[in-house]
Amino acid sequence: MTQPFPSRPLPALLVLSACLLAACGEQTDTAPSAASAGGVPAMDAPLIVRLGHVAPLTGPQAHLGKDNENGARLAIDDLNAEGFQIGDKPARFELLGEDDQADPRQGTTVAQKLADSRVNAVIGHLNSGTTIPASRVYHDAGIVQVSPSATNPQYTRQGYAGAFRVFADDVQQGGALGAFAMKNLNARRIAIIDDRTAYGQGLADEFEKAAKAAGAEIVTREYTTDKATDFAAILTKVKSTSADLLFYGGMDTQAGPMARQLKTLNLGIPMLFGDGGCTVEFHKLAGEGAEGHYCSLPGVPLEKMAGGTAFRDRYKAKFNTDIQLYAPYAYDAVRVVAEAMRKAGSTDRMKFLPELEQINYPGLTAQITFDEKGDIKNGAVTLYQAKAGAWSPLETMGGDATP
Ligand code: ABU
Repeated sequence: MTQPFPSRPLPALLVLSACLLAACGEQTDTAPSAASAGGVPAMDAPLIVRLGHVAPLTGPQAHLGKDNENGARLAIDDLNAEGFQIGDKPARFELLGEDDQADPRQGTTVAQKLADSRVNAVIGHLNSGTTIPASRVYHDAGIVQVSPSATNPQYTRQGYAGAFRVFADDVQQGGALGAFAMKNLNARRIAIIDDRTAYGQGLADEFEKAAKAAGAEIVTREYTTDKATDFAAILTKVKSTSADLLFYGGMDTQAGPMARQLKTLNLGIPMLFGDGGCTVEFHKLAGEGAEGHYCSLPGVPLEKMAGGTAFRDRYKAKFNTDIQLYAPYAYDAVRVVAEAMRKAGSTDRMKFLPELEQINYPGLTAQITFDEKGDIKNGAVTLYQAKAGAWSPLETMGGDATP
């Protein structure tokens, strides 16, 4: 039976003591080889490291889920090709991909499945709305979880020792968006729509706080869902408020059609939204309505990352598609877990967790170190504008952690 992690904050020593007292076993396995007999692995057999990955692989957000999974898979393929060692053994990494359909209930179901199969760690989930309830399952099972895309601050504020995030959260992102709206867009009368998910509503709340603190008036706050595609009624209402900016809290699956309909209805105001809409797919969904709108994305532009353009080219060559959003962060999430295992010389969660807490790793996306909550220290946020079918970087805020 697995042991739950203690809650943060706990000194690493105490974590180890808890493990020793509970006689925790390693979640390890070794591959059978010709030299092994009677279930006893040979000394040269690779150490099998099983990493769960969870994201929506079906439904409207499947393109984003696949993007995360591709990033994790690229890291795993690299580790296996490099002959990565843990302790004195070569390690062989395996990916167990699960589909949570961006649905909180399905999220906890697949989390329990991964907990039951005793994976060594989990990369995921994609959505804050699935990541937060699933994190309770991983915490109770004593499984380390690194999210490459969930930005709701609550995820790392529950005191779960095994929960980590490799980019800025929505307190930072909402603050940056609020400051940008006032300072750069000179917005004074702002309409807000959100999709009522943990991510969309949470980011809209943080944006509203920051915009109000900077002196903006919120002229209306409207709601939709992460399944909606027709925004005519809600946009007509926004038009009647004479807003000078529309902020949207939600994903590209709604931000795209909303931008298209904004143009059709002739609102003539810019849209601003967060990372969930800041994708390649947004341009396809919005069509000509994409031009001129703004979004933010935790982290620095790919071109500014050490090895970012090489990663983009390798990704395209391997998967025959462009990076949508968070693939580089999924890549780094796998790499920091592997590095913590290498430093610990073990895949035992109780041994590599203290190494992960202390990690100082030159990742693809940033120099990765974590604060006491499990969030990256000094994460950056970059603002972009849609120009000629692509996102063009405008400015980066924060980010001492950039490589
Ligand atoms: N961060 C945007 C997409 C994922 C989420 O937080 O729900």
